[in-house]
Amino acid sequence: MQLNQAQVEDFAQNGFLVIQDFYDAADIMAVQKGIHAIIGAVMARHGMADTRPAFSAATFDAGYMDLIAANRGWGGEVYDLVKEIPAFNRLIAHASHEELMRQLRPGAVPGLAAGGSGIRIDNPNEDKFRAMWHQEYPAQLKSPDGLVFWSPLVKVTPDLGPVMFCPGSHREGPLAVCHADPENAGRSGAYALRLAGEDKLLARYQQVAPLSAPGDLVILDFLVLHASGYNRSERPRWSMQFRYYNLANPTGQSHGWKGSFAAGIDFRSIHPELFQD
Ligand SMILES: O=C(O)CCC(=O)C(=O)O
Ligand SMILES: [Fe+2]
Repeated sequence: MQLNQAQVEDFAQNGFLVIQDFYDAADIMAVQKGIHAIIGAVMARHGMADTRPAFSAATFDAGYMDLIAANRGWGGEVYDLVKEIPAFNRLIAHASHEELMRQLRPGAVPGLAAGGSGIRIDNPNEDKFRAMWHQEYPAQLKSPDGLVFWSPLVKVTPDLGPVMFCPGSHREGPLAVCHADPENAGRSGAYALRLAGEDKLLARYQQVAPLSAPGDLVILDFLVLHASGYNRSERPRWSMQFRYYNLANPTGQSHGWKGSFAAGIDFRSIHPELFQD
């Protein structure tokens, strides 16, 4: 995987980059097949009749909306199980991720953040689990020059709520966060954090929400401001995230490349200056 000069400059300028048709269709379909099997297994476990069509890439998640309509907690079972799909785990460490990191972060020594990979299921109208505007760094730590590799498993149209970005905002450097207002009570870990002075900060930037499709890759700088969109469709927005850090980064070196919430660490113990009461 060789990026061209325009892509490298685009990423440096905007803090994110969309690459169409990046992954092999077969690799993506293997993950979708895994999800299809897990939905079937969870339905069977709860005695639900399986009337789904045979697997196809377009309808791999059939039955999931029925499952969560019957019991929202059964969706949580699917959410935990999909991380254990072997084909998903093969993609996490895809050799091209290291190559991309070497091109976008010259001199970097790529590391794969433990617990930093997952499959999001953004259900229609479930705004409680949206990621508010954030930088990845406080939520993940490891190194501030890390990269998120984000890839959809469904075609992301405007009604599915594509991820929103503030182009160029990564050049702010690490920004302070505070606890979310009471409106967002019930959120925990990184989800309970909000950017300090969010309104003023966001007012300085344009917001874009690029569309994508299965096989596409969106690369995010750990410092670019981004937020989940609002899913107003009738289908979950399924997406994969793989997070890499740079072992050669001096800030990471100074705190021992600690992880954040996923590693059971409160980032405030590492970066007290990035928290405002
Ligand atoms: O997919 C989303 O809604 C949010 C993604 C995100 O914040 C991330 O991948 O770091
Ligand atoms: Fe994020």
